Amino acid sequence: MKKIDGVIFDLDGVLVTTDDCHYLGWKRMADEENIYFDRAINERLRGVSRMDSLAIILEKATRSYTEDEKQRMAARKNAYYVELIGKLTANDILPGAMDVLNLLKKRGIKIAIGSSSKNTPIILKQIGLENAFDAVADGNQITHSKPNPEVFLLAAKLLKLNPAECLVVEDADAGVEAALNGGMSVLGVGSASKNQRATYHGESLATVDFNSILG
Ligand code: B16
Ligand code: MG
Repeated sequence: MKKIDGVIFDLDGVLVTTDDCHYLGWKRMADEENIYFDRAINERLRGVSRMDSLAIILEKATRSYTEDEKQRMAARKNAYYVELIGKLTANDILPGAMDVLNLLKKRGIKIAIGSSSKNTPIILKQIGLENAFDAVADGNQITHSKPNPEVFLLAAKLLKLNPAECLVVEDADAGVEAALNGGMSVLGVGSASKNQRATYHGESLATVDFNSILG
């Protein structure tokens, strides 16, 4: 087992319950456009960038859209989403997350965020964790979204660690692949808890024994 000196957390679906806000934002936009969209399709959007998510939603569209229309649809969804995340508080931090962050700090292990979301700064502020991490890498700083490892490699670099020294915590299959593509070990939780490609598995942060993973 390799020594882990840093843990990189995905944000949506790992630390905070924003995944439903994404669903509701896309659903409102899709309904307005008469495009079929349901929770099964929404599962495919986990960890995927905003424009790549729209491309998946448009697979069900009955007409094609111009680039300009696509930009405006994505902006509309984001406005609906930002309205919803404006209501987030520390109560929306997922069970077990604070205990894990405190345990890691106590053990001297560095912690970072590795999220595809351009709304990461707003979300961290809403839930009161804007100063909790040693590094934040998010959708504003990258050009390639998960499964490309760019966001996790940036987080490792900001932590001044080698990828092999980092563990990623992810709820998305795209994020599990991104971590592996970056040469990192990965703990799959939530929707990725049964992903056989993940190095470690857990239903949620509340049930994972981090001490046994860290050794
Ligand atoms: P935004 P994560 C991802 O965040 C979400 O899982 C994904 O559903 C979303 O499309 C993506 O962020 C981009 O979000 O529109 O806010 O930039 O899971 O990587 O923390
Ligand atoms: Mg996620």
